[in-house]
Amino acid sequence: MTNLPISGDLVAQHNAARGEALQDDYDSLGRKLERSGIAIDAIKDRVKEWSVAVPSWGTGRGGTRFAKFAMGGEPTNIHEKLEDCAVIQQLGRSTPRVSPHFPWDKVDDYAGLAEEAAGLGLSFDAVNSNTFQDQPGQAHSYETGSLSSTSQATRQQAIEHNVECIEIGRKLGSRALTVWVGDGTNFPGQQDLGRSLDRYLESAAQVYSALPDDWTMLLEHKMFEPAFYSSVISDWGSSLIAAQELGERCRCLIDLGHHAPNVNIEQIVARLHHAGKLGGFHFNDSKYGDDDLDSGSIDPHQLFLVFNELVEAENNPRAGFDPAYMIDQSHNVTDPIESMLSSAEAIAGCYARASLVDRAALHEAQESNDVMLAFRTLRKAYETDVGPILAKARQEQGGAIDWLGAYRESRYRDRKAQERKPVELGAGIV
Ligand SMILES: [Mn+2]
Repeated sequence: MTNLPISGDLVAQHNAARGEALQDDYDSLGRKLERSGIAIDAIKDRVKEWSVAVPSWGTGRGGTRFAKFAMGGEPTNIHEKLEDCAVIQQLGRSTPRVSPHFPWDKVDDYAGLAEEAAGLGLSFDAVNSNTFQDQPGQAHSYETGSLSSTSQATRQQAIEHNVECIEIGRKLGSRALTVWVGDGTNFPGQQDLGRSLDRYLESAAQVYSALPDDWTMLLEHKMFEPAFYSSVISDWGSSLIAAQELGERCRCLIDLGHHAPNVNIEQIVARLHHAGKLGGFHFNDSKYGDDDLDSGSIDPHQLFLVFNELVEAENNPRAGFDPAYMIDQSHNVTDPIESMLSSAEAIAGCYARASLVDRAALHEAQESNDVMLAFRTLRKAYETDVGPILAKARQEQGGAIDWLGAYRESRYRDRKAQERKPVELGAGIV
């Protein structure tokens, strides 16, 4: 039995006041789409089936290298984080899974934690290991690397941590391990660029060999930070090399913020799919670098183009195509629940728009080199306001038509500010 954090009556009353207007907008959009031969209900059903995981770490205020501004009512442990994730899922209905991070989310009883999540209407997605910072009491520092460290003992410690994450994930019902290492250098000559990759691959192979048969290992690349001269798994090329060397169940994860500026990310999606190595996504947005801004807040068109490739891939799947979709962003000045609801809506909206593309017309225009018609076919879908489809999908699943209004009306965060102990100031990036 589920025990949801927001009053069901509040959501029902909220929706009742907005139902008629939504139906009007939905019917109007339905008639418009019908003229193009699209059944609006079919798109709505696709949206209802689609989902994206939220990161446990995203429920707290993030920070920058300089500061973190704490907020009243922030979660202080995995139990409170799950409660916040349940609010996001209850109102938005597209985020039923939580991606945990270890050791941040460590508890003594993982079976109990899985049960607790189920009671909130949630389950667990990919587990994330952490060898990019030192933990209290840790025997060997990751200052000069983890899986690629020059120290055998440090590499072994990093391998064991990843294997432990797999063990925890099994108890939580996860089916994937996401590995991101901050390994790299700050000075030319600091480490040998070739040998550091060799060491990484040797260590990662040991993690891969501990993977259960039905699990996937996702490699996340990142161009820079914390290392500012070179990173061991810096780009999709390095990631692809590693995934191909490690084995069939190792795939690449694309974090939208982890590329050089102006890189054509949608083309990377197409390339990785071609290689059968498209494993998953971390959605966020960026302006200057890895800013970890809210998904779709800066460049919603890029997000749409990524989804255009994903819908193409969905129509022409390669073996094992089943990407893990996750949000991964840092909320510095907003309530993380509001940000993640906004992002989940932006992401689902791009999926809906990409589903509206007239694929037959697009392919025909591409084959006949009708450049403008091909472009306009995509643009027509992008310019469609899919808001009524998303709201209807939420309403039919018990979510809120206007999630922001319902959330604020619930005064959830104010209540939590009374109940929860304040988080400490001063921590930067979390
Ligand atoms: Mn990420």
